[in-house]
Formats: sequence, C-alpha cells, structure tokens
Amino acid sequence: MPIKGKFRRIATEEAFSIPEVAEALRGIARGPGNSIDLTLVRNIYDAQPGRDLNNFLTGLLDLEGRRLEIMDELGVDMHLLALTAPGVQMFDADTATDLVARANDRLAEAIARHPTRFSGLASFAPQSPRRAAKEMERGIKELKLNGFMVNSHTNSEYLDDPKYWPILEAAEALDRTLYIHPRGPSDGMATPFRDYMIHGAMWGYGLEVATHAVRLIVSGIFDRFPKLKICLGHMGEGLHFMLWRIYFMNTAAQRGGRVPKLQLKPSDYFKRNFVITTSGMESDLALDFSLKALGPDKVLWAIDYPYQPAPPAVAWMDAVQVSDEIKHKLYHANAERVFHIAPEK
Ligand code: 1DF
Ligand code: MN
Repeated sequence: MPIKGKFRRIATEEAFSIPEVAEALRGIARGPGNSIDLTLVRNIYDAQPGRDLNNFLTGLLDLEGRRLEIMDELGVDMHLLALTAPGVQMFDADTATDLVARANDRLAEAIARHPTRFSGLASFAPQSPRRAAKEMERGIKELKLNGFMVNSHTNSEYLDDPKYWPILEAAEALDRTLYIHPRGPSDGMATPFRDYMIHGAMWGYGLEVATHAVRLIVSGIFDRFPKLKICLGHMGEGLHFMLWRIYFMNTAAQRGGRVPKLQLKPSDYFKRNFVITTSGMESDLALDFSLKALGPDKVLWAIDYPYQPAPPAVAWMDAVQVSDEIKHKLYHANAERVFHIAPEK
C-alpha cells in the first residue's frame, strides 16, 4: 500500500509489455528495415550487452514486483497502464490482432489482482480496423478497461484516413478516450530526424503525434465524430501553443476551398475533444500555459514509467504552485472522470 499522500496520485501514461509481444518485437528487431522505430525496438528488445542501458524491458515486463514497490515508496496510488509503443503496430494484421487480445487479457488480469493499483487502456490493431473495433468493444464491455491507446501512425497512415473510421466510431460509441501515444516519425517524415538523436522522445515523437492530431482536426474528423475524445501526452505535444496560427492558416486554406470546411475553430475542437497529460514534461511554465489555455479540467498527471524516472515526476507535481482544488484535479480527479476510474472510497 502506498503511503497515504495528501492527494490520490494516478499516473496516466504508464507502459508495460508482455513476453509474447516482446518476443515478436525481437523478431522485428532482427529483421530488415531502417524505420525510426527500429532504432528503439533494436535497443530494447534485442539488447546486446550495454545496449539496454536503462533496463527498460525489465521494467516493462514487471507489473507486480519492483513497479509496485516504487509506487509504494513514492505514494503513487495507481498506474493507468498501456501496452508500450509501438504496441502491435509493426506486425502483420493477423499477428497484431492475436497479440493485442493477449495483451489486453493480461492487462485485465493484472488489474483484477490489484484493482486499486492498476487501471488500463485497451490496445487494438489498426491494421485491421473492423477487428480493432471489435477488440475495443471487448476491452470496454468484457475486460472493463478504461479507454484506448494507439501509437500514432500505422504503416505511415493516420486515423483521419476513412479506412480507420470504424476505430473512431467505436471510440465514440463506447464513450472512452483514445490516447494517441508517440512512436517514431513515419517513413515520409523520418529523414531529418536521423541525426543528433532527435528521432525519439526528445523531438521526433512529439512532432509525429502533433502532426497526427492536426490531421484529425483539419480533416473534419471532429465534425464527423463530435463526441470523440483524444488524449495527448507530453503536455499536449505542444500543439495548443500553436492553435492561433493553425486557425489563421487553416481559415485561409478553407476560404480557398482547398481543405475541408470546419464547423468550429481548431482551438474549439482542442478544448472540446482533447485532454493532455504531463508525461515527461515537468515544466512549470508549460503547465501554467496549459492550465490557462485549456482550463484545469483538461490536464492529467503522468510519469511515463519506466521511460521517465518516477521520483522527479512526483516531486514536481507535489511542488507545483496551484490551489489544492486544482492539484486534486491534476493528480487524480481528471483521470477519474476521463478514464472512468472509481473515486477513492
Ligand atoms: C521513450 C519515451 C520510449 C516514451 C517510449 O516508449 C515512450 C524513450 C517506447 O525515451 O525511449 O513511451 N515517451 O512516451 O516519452
Ligand atoms: Mn510514453
């Protein structure tokens, strides 16, 4: 049991894996290709001595050992777990569909053993959108999971593509939030990210996801699916900082008749359809901007375990200068509402 903090602490972007997925990713790692994701996949899943420097795989596969101890030590009440990036999105459709069901089952079992410590997001295999929608339904209705996770593009395609609409339809109909988590920039945008180690969490991940979200907004997805709810990590991947400019330029493009006409402003969709988390972005200034731009109900605390160290994530949120009312929202109340997590008794 965690030491009881002043605030219940629910961390909302916490990664795990299962041996079968790790094994399949090892197969991908040993295969051909040079996509950005392969860099990470080779480092984590086919680690040569000295390559898995951060021992990520150990942390990902361990749900009930060291993870819970660290949570206890820091007073972290709950991890909202999700199958780690790239999920099953680098496999063929059949392998992905099969493995994702196993990962969701395993997640539900861990939650059943630790219902106050874990909640979880259902993954799905976008490679087969109709089966994905079925798995999403199973994830919510049978496994009682709390929302959905997708790792941005699939084979360099984005969810605004009509072939993926069954997934968005399912998320909307099931009334659960879809977390768009990073993976490496898709092949068409990868080249300039290959130098200076900017391909991953430092820069490439955020631009990949922000681009995905911009596509959803300007394609008119939120007019077609007005109740679709999206969650972005890493302080919204900075997207809300750019909404003024996106609006100005998109409006000009709309006037020219070359892009879909939107019913609302991009910022209105962002405020209506999006929430963000603080994963890996422990910046007072960025949090202050986010609270002002979006309001206190739209920001959720996260760690990004095991990729980010947990102690500073807790220490930072503990020290953030906001009212207790807002800190309750950041630390747990927004997560409870957005991800349908039962409030503490
Ligand atoms: C990293 C970062 C890896 C994040 C992740 O999953 C991830 C990393 C593979 O630093 O290698 O989820 N992140 O969300 O920032
Ligand atoms: Mn992450």
